[in-house]
Amino acid sequence: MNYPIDKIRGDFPILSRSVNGRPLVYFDNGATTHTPEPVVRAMDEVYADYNSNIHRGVHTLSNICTEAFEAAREKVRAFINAGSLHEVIFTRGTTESINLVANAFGEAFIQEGDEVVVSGLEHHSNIVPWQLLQSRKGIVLKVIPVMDDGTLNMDAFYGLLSEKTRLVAVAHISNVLGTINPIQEIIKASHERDIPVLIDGAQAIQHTPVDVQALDCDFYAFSGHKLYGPTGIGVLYGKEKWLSAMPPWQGGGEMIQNVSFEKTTFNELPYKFEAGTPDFVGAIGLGAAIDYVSDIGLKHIANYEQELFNYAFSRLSDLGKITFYGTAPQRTSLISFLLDGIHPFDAGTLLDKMGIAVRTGHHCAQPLMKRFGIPGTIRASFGMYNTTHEVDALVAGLVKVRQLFG
Ligand code: C6P
Repeated sequence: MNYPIDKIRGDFPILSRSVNGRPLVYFDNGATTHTPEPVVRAMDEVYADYNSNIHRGVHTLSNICTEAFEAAREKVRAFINAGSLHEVIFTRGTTESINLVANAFGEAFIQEGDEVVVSGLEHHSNIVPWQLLQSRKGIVLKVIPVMDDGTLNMDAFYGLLSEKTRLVAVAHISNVLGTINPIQEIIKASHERDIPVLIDGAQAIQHTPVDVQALDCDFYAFSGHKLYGPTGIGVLYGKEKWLSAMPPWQGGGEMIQNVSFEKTTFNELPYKFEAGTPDFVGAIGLGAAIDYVSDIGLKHIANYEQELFNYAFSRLSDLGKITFYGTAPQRTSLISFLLDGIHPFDAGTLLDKMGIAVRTGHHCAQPLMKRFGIPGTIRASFGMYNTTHEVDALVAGLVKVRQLFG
């Protein structure tokens, strides 16, 4: 089957706009992806047809909305192959999902002097929540070193696991280097020592099929807005055995069974972790995004993106005087680089004048920048709708940048 690129691009109205008088070339999908019309329509329909708070009303609209919200949860469950709906918690995004684990799992299972292992390529979202736990509880944070090619030093990883390790928390795919981390190996090695594993899937969920049961991860976090869905909605998958043993994180409506001033009891999973009115419109939008991606087929998308990645890497290499950050054999979806002698911010600003959107800077991974001794990179990150023609526009843009600054 041919990849239906024209049909896909037609579904994303924003792709046909111009920026600074030039056709938009959007290579900032690692930051957020665009939203196809069926997803926008699904959310419009909520507001136009059945908007009502969920799980509360006996009235018709509330019931319709509740059913749509819970149907979205089932779509997420099937998409990641979670064993049960109890294991799918709606959050505001990856960041909130990881904070939930740091707070609730941290409260129940991590004590002073215990260790949490993260890696040196993590996004701040998978560093700072553990540092906050460190300052609350006096835990110890251990860091898996990153090799020059952007892979994790797995020998060092094995050495970091100890009797005090309570959790390993690593990214599935690096948002800076594109490295696909060997999470299966990490999970297996951790489980052999009875250590649970959290996977930050923010950069993976849109690029590769994820089966949480096959992976056997204990937690998996991702955001809707990087999966062609809306902002403000995300997911925490957690194994029921952990979630049921964890205390609630936030308190309020929805998460309770019974409240009195003497004693409050909590709702069953997953509601125990969904305090307050959830972003039900966002969840329904995320469900529509999952339908959209599943109709094309994530494997199909992954193959297309890998070809685009290979093409882009080869074209950028031909430019010469370019340094790539992240050259691991297993990598995908984005390319980070610097042009010799040109500050990434200058390059990004000039590319923007040509209608080309890339991200420049530290990409919320400052420890990784320090590791490579650089202030930031230029990052081109790909989505299912990008084309080789757009890669050519980027390369031509970089040639102009060099003419102006070189
Ligand atoms: N990275 C980027 O341009 P939120 O903001 O919660 O949706 O996702 C946070 C996050 C967590 N982990 C990884 C690996 C990520 O890449 C991100 C978001 C964006 O790289 C914005 S900084």
